[in-house]
Amino acid sequence: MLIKSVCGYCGVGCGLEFDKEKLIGDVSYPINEGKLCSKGVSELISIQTPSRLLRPYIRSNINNEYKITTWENTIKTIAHKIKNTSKDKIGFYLSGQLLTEDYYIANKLGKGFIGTNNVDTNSRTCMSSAVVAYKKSLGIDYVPVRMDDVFKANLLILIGANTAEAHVVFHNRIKKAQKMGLKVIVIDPRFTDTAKIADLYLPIKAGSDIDFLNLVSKRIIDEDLVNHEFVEKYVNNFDLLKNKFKRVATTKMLKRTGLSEEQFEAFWQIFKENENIISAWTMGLNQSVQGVDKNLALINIHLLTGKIYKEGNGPFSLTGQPNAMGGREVGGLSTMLAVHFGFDKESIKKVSKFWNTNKIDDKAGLTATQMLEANLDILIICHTDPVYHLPNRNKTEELMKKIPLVVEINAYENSETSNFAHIKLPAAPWGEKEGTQTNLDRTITKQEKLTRTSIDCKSDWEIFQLLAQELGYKEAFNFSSPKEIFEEFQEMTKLNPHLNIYDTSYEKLAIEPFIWGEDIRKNMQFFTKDNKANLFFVENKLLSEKTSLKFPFILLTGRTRDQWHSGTKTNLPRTLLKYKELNFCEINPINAKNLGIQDGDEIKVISRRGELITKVLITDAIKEDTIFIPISNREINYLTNDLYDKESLQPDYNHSAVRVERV
Ligand SMILES: Nc1nc2c(c(=O)[nH]1)N[C@H]1C(S)=C(S)[C@@H](COP(=O)(O)OP(=O)(O)OC[C@H]3O[C@@H](n4cnc5c(=O)[nH]c(N)nc54)[C@H](O)[C@@H]3O)O[C@H]1N2
Ligand SMILES: Nc1nc2c(c(=O)[nH]1)N[C@H]1C(S)=C(S)[C@@H](COP(=O)(O)OP(=O)(O)OC[C@H]3O[C@@H](n4cnc5c(=O)[nH]c(N)nc54)[C@H](O)[C@@H]3O)O[C@H]1N2
Ligand code: SF4
Ligand SMILES: [Mo]
Repeated sequence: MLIKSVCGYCGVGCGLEFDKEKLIGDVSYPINEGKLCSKGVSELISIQTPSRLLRPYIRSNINNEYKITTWENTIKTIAHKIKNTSKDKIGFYLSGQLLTEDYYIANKLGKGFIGTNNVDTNSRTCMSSAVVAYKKSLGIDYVPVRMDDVFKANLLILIGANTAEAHVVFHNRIKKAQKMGLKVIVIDPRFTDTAKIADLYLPIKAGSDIDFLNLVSKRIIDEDLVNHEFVEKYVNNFDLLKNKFKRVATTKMLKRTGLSEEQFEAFWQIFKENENIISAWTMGLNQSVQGVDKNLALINIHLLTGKIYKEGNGPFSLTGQPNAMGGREVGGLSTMLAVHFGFDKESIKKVSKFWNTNKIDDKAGLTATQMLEANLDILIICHTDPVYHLPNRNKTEELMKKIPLVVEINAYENSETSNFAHIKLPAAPWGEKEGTQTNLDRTITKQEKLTRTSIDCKSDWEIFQLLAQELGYKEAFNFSSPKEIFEEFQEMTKLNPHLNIYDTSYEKLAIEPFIWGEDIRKNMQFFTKDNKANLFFVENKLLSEKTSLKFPFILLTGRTRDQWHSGTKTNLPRTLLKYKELNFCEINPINAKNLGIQDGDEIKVISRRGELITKVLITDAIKEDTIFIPISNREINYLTNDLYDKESLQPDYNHSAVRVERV
């Protein structure tokens, strides 16, 4: 029998079909129309690898060996610790790769019943800058564009996004739209595979996006391309922005971008000539010490021109993980409570009543990027690998060692975090469980169970429920299936009706995806106090780490097409999955010559915080001021710095100063 499901890797959320032997793309699925990338096709291979975590393990000290134990023992140990710890010393470190039902249960347990808002997620390192910016400008965490809008747009600006490697099937759709007339501009310090399809490529200097975007906004105002009718009706702060722009030093701004006047004019011509414009971005904007400001500078352009809430237009944050959006909906960030509510009295009252609890705290919790520095007594990590992914790894490791109880819930045994955990719990991975997820354009899709769950593994929601029951919350955690959880979550979204997730059903989702929030853009709704969108004047404050004679290069980090982050699911022996060479560092030919190094040579890359050894890949794709190492190199974050955006607390991963030495 044919089973339809969806891919669990990236935010595109492709539909696939399983016929007992292999996976193929679902041609009837609206998102991907049958196309899959190498990761989607190989989902099944990943469940069959020998590196699966199949039993619960425990050890009293991280210097000891793990011993196999029982579920009962581990859950009792964790519950005992929680009961004897002040709630502010407990942290839940979740993931944008969890299913909505898993997320919902963990959030309900942490915020609703244990009473700690220290429930955050790796999405903090991923799209929290976009969340904050959308809320500041639109008044709501809402992605106002759909992937299919590229077929209605005339121009797509990709800034700090490498869709060719990170959103592969969407990238193919972009190429299809190009054949129908779409123009594409790519703005990235690196000549990426995405840049290869661009009509115009702008090699912007890393970290200077605010300067560039401000120059565009200023030009819109100076040449009066402002959509005055739209601004009058829907937008705040226009005069303020206009006045501020009168005083900015444009020559200096352009110089900081590293672009020539000709390059900027070439951009401006294309921008001016095109009616329907989408600007899409990912980590090049979000992972920055001014990630929120970069987002705001971009959204300004769309608000000034009224190019938002119309088909083929808008500021489009491309979420990376399969369910980072679902996490936002249930409230998986420590800075929100649930169903897009914050910690105001009214929201707490509504949520308390719904969950029938009186434990909810009224202050925001620790973010994922703050948890390790907070002297926690217990940290429960689920479906993510913070030791691998947080910046400044030497510091991360030291902090991790100090936490008395680290629990890791993972489906694989070889994460970096497992070296620092006391308890490891085996989760059922993709294919062995079911549930829902929301992709990058608000489309809710359903993953199906395709094969039996390995004997001792459990779905993530079941693990949190076991813990909740052991803590005594049996009545509130009495679910027998993901369907029941989804239905409770749906009921809860009625408290905040713009989240019209109640308009679908679990059964319907098995047949077709559902898109929430389409009325918001149809009705031109903004959710600020006065229901108008906000413009913000932001400036490049040059806060990133500076290069110096000792550390002359900026390190860029990013994805490769066939690998998924730390690679527990994708970095398998060559016989199983094809991939390109992973251990490389892109270096410009001129730098290579100066350093006296050749292709394939071993080099040491050193920052103020740490170092790693890798191999040289000489290429023109990278400019002289930067080098690039893919994040499939698990040691990447020994180099990166832990500067954070002050509002989103997202790391400045892409702008660390490094030097290169021959080994
Ligand atoms: N194959 C694969 N796909 C994935 C993932 C994966 O691990 N593997 N992960 C998923 C996840 S979680 C995410 S978040 C997305 C990420 O998706 P992307 O952000 O598209 O992926 P990155 O490779 O991080 O690309 C970031 C780009 O930003 C550029 N950049 C760096 N600094 C700057 C800057 O200051 N300004 C500008 N304009 N650009 C800059 C980099 O050169 C790089 O090309 O990918 C998702 N898809
Ligand atoms: N330098 C640098 N650092 C970065 C980034 C960067 O661009 N540059 N990007 C950041 C971003 S955007 C992200 S999203 C993060 C990603 O960083 P992580 O989230 O740490 O990376 P993953 O390897 O995807 O980790 C997912 C973990 O979940 C486990 N797992 C798989 N299936 C299941 C399951 O069903 N249940 C459970 N419980 N576990 C499972 C996997 O084995 C793996 O250990 O990295 C961040 N760090
Ligand atoms: S593009 Fe993303 S969702 Fe689609 S098959 Fe590839 S990894 Fe899976
Ligand atoms: Mo991400």
